[in-house]
Amino acid sequence: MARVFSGIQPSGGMHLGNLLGALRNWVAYQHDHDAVYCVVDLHALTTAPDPAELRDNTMAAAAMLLSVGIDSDRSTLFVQSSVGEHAELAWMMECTVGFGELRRMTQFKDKSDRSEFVSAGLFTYPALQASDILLYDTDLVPVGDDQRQHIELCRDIAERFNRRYGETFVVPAHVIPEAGARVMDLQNPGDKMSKSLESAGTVGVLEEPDSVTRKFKRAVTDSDNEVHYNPDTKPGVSNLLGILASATGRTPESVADDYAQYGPLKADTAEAVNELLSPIRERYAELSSDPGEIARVLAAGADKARTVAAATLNRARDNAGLIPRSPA
Ligand code: AQP
Repeated sequence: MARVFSGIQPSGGMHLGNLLGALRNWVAYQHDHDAVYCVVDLHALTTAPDPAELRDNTMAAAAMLLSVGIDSDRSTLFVQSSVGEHAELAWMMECTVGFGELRRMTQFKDKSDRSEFVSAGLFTYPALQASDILLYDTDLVPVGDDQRQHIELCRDIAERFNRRYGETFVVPAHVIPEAGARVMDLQNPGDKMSKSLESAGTVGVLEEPDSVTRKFKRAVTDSDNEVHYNPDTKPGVSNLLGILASATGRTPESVADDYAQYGPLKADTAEAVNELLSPIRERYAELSSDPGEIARVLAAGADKARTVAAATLNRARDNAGLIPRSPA
């Protein structure tokens, strides 16, 4: 069975972009793939979060993954920092990736422009991400469009390491959904919806239905009052079409044919989103009352993940010329 790996940062409340761009596909893959999913708390450290908040967000992210439908009997679910191999292989990845390659990452440019303090970790983030992926001999990485550049760099790193030291890593491919790959902020449709922007245009997965409806009603569109799909010239309307298409399993172009005015498009998009979110909210409320069960799932997942990660790390260490570790 082909292996799928993906991760999500515990950097705050999950939003519609995370759900449509990534998590829904994660759920789908677990039925016919060997699926490994991870809450990447080491990545969240790049922006120095408050420790208590990071702990809470990590557990909340795990609860959210279970609520959207990740089944711990089918998938391996764990927290990145519980498997020490991620940090160790990340160093080898940093020694394999070029400074110039990291400098070209657009996400680093965006995030560093918005930050007062820019950590070295924010810059080398794609090396840690490559470690996450390569440790599991991953074939496919389901992600939103914003991660395309990072996964392409991960492939380059794997190929370079393999050329330098002999076959060590599986070279993975990304899978990006056709609709929902880039959910934009409802107030600033030129920016992607993001946890850290704290915008009134972000729709949280746990948000109350009335609030979701209000946000769609107030979504920024344009003044030509024509419904058609063109993200470049009509970013606001195209975002609504993309969201409705993704929520209903259609294409944005075919959804556009059903509408002549913005009002009904906004109302139907809000309704479809609320339908998608309401069972997730209910499951989340149930699960959050049992933190012991979430901790148990994560511990079992980490044990399973560690077995695979340790074997890959040993192969990488050996091929790169590091001497075997003395037995503990
Ligand atoms: N707006 C989006 N549209 C589609 N997919 C998205 N993803 C994130 N935003 C959108 C996908 O969600 C997965 C998890 O992302 P992440 O939280 O690990 O990191 P991120 O891409 O940096 O997400 P955010 O919300 O923007 O978080 P912050 O603000 O903390 O940086 C990924 O597969 C991503 O593609």
